[in-house]
Amino acid sequence: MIEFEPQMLQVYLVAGSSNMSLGEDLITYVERALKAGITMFQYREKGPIKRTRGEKLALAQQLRSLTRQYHVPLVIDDDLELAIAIGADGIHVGQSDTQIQQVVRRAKQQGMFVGLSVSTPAQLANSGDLTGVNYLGSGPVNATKTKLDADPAIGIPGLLALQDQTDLPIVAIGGINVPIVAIGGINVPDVAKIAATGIAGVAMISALTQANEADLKLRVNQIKAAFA
Ligand code: 3NM
Repeated sequence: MIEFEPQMLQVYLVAGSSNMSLGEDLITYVERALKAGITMFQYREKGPIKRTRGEKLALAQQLRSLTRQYHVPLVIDDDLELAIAIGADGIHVGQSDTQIQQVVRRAKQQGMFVGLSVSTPAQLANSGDLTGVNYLGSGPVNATKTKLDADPAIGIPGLLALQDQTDLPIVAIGGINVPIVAIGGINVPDVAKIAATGIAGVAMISALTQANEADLKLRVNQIKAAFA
């Protein structure tokens, strides 16, 4: 299992079956993204294409071997049982998913790291005890067409407001340091400004899934350069 480090958040690809737009299947695409140099991958099976439990398990198992081959951490979105079943490196949960401390307790028993979505300082304050949470996913930075129930866009000021609760570049909660990854409607030209805030990385669906091979490599390299 890969231990969490904040640098892993730099080029954080989020994807599932519904996000494949170039005629590829998920596994073929994810291998292309791993080759292009993404630093973390989250399997997020949400959207119009519905997979059965068995299909999800089979896909997640394939993603497990693939990400292991490339030494890139695999995170499962919102499904702790699936994450445990396939031996994922991390679990990501949203505000509505479950009690965060229950997730933390079970994840830590398995040696997994934990990410939590937090959009506003009020949500951060109301999230309860965040001990054991390894990173926060914050957004949407810009309007997004990918997540239909996304909160209103928070922009760079919203990211700064979250950071303002503590010191840059890390949010300190209850005595632990938690880096933030920005998400939602982010394209490569936005990344320099986001990196300048001290945010640890960018999580993207469209900007990375709607890129052919050459573009994908270029985008990944541009993002890495912005955080270098
Ligand atoms: N979570 P794209 S926005 C999965 O704000 C997700 O928490 C969000 O996709 C949040 O890069 C989002 O295509 C969708 O906008 C990100």
